[in-house]
Amino acid sequence: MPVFDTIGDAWSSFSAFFSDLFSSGNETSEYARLGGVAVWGQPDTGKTTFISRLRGNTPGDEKTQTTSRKVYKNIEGQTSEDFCYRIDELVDIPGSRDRLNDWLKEVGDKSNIFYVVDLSKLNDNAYRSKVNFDIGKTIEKIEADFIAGGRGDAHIKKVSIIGTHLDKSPWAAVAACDANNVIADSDQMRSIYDAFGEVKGVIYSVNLMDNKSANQLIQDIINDCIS
Ligand SMILES: Nc1nc2c(ncn2[C@@H]2O[C@H](COP(=O)(O)OP(=O)(O)OP(=O)(O)O)[C@@H](O)[C@H]2O)c(=O)[nH]1
Ligand SMILES: [Mg+2]
Repeated sequence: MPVFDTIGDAWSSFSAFFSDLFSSGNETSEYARLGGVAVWGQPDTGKTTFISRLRGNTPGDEKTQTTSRKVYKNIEGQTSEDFCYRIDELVDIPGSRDRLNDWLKEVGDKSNIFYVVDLSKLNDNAYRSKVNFDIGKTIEKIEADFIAGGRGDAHIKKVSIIGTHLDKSPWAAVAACDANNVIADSDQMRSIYDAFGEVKGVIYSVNLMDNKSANQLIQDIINDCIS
């Protein structure tokens, strides 16, 4: 059984994650630096919506299918008046199977790996087996890169699962503060752990359409990154 963190103590060992304090005028803000971020998942799971939130935007109601690769650089996001973060590069890629190799390249290139899972589909066996396949390939890539070494990485990369559509999932009524733990403990999620091998994972859950929930997600990610 792999070690599976819930939020709070994750990310701390990411060598690429660091934070620094800087002063601007009379205000002191804390900048969390996330470096390169890789995001992928099956079609329609909320990848672009999550990326939009990371970019500091509020997503609209209209769904736009991602058909080509889009690169965003030097993203500066704000989670509160005195809490900011920076992402060096973030790439949005379509969720279709023919993009798997693009994704695996991102996994190799980026420090922080986010795999998006639609929590409302976790009871669908066909969907879950696609997720297991994707995660299996992702873990293989991380392990192969780690074994190949030569880059001086002190730690093997982790994989963060961003569980979206919390509002439409079986856990919609669970208190927000308990949701990540309850979901991490669920049979549906345990079936996904199997693909993780020795690689560490962390689970977040969110309703990306809700500002409060999305802000909490980003705050949690940033807090974990600097703790
Ligand atoms: N209710 C709810 N809807 C969501 C959530 N996250 C995303 N959506 C909606 O789900 C749909 C798919 O979101 P996208 O961000 O386009 O998904 P994607 O993974 O980028 O899709 P492709 O790029 O086409 O593969 C959109 O209509 C979003 O508004 C969520 O947490 N809750
Ligand atoms: Mg998209």
